[in-house]
Amino acid sequence: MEIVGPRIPKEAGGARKRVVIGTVHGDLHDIGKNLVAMQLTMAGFEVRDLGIDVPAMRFIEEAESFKADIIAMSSLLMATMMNMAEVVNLLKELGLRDKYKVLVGGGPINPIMFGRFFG
Ligand code: B12
Repeated sequence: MEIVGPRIPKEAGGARKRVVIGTVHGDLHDIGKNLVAMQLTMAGFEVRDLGIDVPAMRFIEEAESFKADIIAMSSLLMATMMNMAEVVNLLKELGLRDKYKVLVGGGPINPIMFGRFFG
């Protein structure tokens, strides 16, 4: 990250939107998540990186305390991908689903999986 970071061009402006980002519970992969967090920062977003193995409720608590606009989640394992859907379901249960844009990414995410879990 120290090598790549300074080489990513900073885009002017940015919407000053706030993002919480993390790798979901059970998943320790963070290289892709770190790159996404860095690029969001370079593009002018305010980013709170929650790290790895983040429980579903913590995404929401941090989003609330950070006054985030976007919750971004990363998962590299088929086995942990469902934990992204748990966050979305919790948001619905708490009546907060419309408050946040939710971004998901990582190796197992494709249109079929997306439709099955988030559609
Ligand atoms: C590096 C790596 C590891 C490292 C992780 C180090 C780290 N600090 O991240 C270590 C060695 C720890 C590891 C462990 C394991 N791994 Co691993 N790992 C990989 C590997 C080789 C590369 C992943 C990577 O970093 N890619 C580079 C980054 C830049 O790409 P990326 O993560 O895909 O991210 C990009 C996009 O996906 C996207 N993106 C990612 N997140 C997000 C989020 C948002 C919001 C958005 C918009 C976009 C986005 O943008 C990123 C930039 O382009 C992959 C194989 C592969 N080729 O993907 C296996 C792989 C992911 N691992 C795998 C497995 C099975 C494991 C283990 C279970 C192995 C074991 N038996 O112990 C453990 C799991 C531990 C755990 N609980 O998480 C499997 C997963 C299979 C599956 N589909 O479920 C893979 C696919 C290997 C394989 N072919 O079997 N692993």
